[in-house]
This record gives sequence, C-alpha cells and structure tokens, in this order.
Amino acid sequence: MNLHSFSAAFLVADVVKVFNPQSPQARAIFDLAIVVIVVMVVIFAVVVGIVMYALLGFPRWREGERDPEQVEGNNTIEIVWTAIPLAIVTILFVLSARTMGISDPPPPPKPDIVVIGHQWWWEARYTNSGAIVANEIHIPVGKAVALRLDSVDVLHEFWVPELARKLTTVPGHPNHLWIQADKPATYLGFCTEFCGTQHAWMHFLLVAEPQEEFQKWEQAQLAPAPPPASENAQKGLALFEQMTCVNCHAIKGTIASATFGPDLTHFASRKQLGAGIVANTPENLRRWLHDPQQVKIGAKMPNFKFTDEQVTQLADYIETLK
Ligand code: HEC
Ligand SMILES: [Cu+2]
Repeated sequence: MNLHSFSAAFLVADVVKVFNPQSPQARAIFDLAIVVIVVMVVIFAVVVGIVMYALLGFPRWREGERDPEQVEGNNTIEIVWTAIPLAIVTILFVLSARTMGISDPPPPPKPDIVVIGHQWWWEARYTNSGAIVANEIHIPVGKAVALRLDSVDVLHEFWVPELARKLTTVPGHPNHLWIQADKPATYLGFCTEFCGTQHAWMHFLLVAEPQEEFQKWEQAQLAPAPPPASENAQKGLALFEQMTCVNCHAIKGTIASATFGPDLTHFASRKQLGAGIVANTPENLRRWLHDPQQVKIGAKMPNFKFTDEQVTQLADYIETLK
C-alpha cells in the first residue's frame, strides 16, 4: 500500500462512519461486529502461530535425510478441529440472529416514509403528510421511523452507516428498514450497490431533528412554491414551463408535476445539489443550468445550451424555491 492509498483508506474510514453507531440498531450491529472481529483475530493468531511454529521449529528436509515419521488418522485431532469451528459458527449464528431481531423488527402495515432510488438520486415520500423531497431526508430524533425502500430503475442500496444496516432497493419488490437516530445531527447516506456511471454520487443527507423542528420542516415542504416576484424570476418560471423541464420535474403551484427528476418545490432549502456532488450555491446552480453534464457526467438531465441571460432568469426563479 503506498502512502496515497493509505491516507485514502483513512479518508474513507472518516467519511463512512461504520464504527460510530448512533442508534440502537447500529449499536447492535457494531457490538456483533466487535465480537466477530475478536473471534477472527484469535483464529488468525492461532493459525499464524501454528504456521510459524512449523516453519521455525522444524528445519527443512534435505536430500539424503530420513523422511519424517508419517502420521495418519487421529480421532482426537479430527474431533477437536470439527467441534471448535462448529461451536464458533453456532455461537456467531445465534448472536447474528439476535442482532437481526434488534436491528430489523417486523415492519408496520404502513411505512412512515417511502424512499425511492433513482439513477442517481433519492426521493422520499412522507406517507402521512404527503410531502415529497429529494436527497435530504428529515426524521424526528429518538424515534424509530419505518422506511419502505423502492427503486424505479435498477438495484440501489440505501445506507446510513451510523444509523442502520444496508438494504437494497429492488424494482417491484419493496424492502423495509427501521431507522432511528439518538442525537440530532446530519448523517451522511450513500448508495452502496453499483447502479451506473454516477453511483458514487448518489449521496443523501439524513437530518435528525427534535420533533417540533421536524414538524415545522415537514409543513414547509408541503407548501406550494410562491409565485415569483421579480421580473427575471417570472421569466425564469415561464422558461421552466416552456422548456421540457416540466417533463421531468415537479414544482408544486405550477403546471410541473413530473417525477422523473427531483421535486424542485423547495430546492433552494437543500444543502446539496446533484445528490451531493456539489454544494447548493447560486454559482453551482448556474453551472448546473449551463450544463449538468459538466457538473455530473452522465446525469439524466440534458444540456439545454441556454444563453447566460436564460441561465440568470432560471437561476433567479429557482433560488426563490425555499
Ligand atoms: C430528461 C429529464 C430532465 C429534464 C428535461 C430536466 N431535468 Fe433537471 N434533473 C433531471 C434529473 C434526473 C436530475 C437529477 C440528477 C442527479 O442528481 O443525478 C435533475 C436535477 C436538476 C436540478 C438539481 C436538483 C437537486 O436537488 O439536486 C435542478 C435545479 C434541475 N434539474 C433543473 C432543471 C431545469 C431548470 C430544467 C429545464 C431547463 C430541467 N431540470 C430539465 C432530469 C431532467
Ligand atoms: Cu448506486
């Protein structure tokens, strides 16, 4: 391993916080992982110890020397080396089953949130309120939230390392996952099943906040977009409705109600653009509108080859979508 990939490994460990459980579900998995790691380390040490003993304790056989004594069939050894692995596997099986009971209790009849994987972004639909959001999923802190995981295209995998196990989203086959956060914080989530060009940029933020703030946020997401005030923003909305934007995006309060791309009704309140590839800043929005392919190669949004003026109008409008 060279220095570069060595530091990259640390970077990954820092970003993918597998060893920083922040929920009862993640802690159960973490505890099991520690037991498994300890068992593996002991087995590794025993195997390496025996190999070293054989290597160093017995000089190499040379031409002309007598063959070592041949041993064949030893019931005691055979029973021992069958019984020990069997016991280890049985114990790990029982511990795993117990962990699954904690990290994965049966789902309720109706999920709280339906999460849908798209190439390459995440949609979340709140079943009680009807709120629809993209790439930023809020939940109330300290409460187990039931997710149903769907996909509209290929296999994806939903993973918030600090909070819960990984689970694949399968087109036509809903999966269920409980998610819970002990502390109010923003947790980073990933897609962990290769799903095409931009698989690596299919991040999402899972924001756990106190019940009251969560409810405020959810209510805000339900509100339609306000009509644009400035002249530029009005022209931006007109452009949005004339161009094919409306075939792929929804903005509540306008004619746009398509679901192929992220819902943009409250786009400006999100922290990230393009499922985490860049921060959601006015400059990055302009770059995106100039050419999404330059920001996120392969993204399923075409380059409209807008003039600077058109980009300004669209950006002025989209920035009002708080
Ligand atoms: C063919 C479908 C399609 C059309 C047409 C389209 N988009 Fe998109 N758009 C997408 C997809 C898919 C994404 C998500 C890309 C990703 O993150 O991989 C996206 C992302 C975006 C985003 C970033 C959203 C976010 O939360 O990160 C904005 C803003 C946006 N589009 C604006 C527009 C505007 C304005 C138009 C019209 C000029 C338009 N789109 C036309 C499919 C489309
Ligand atoms: Cu993926």
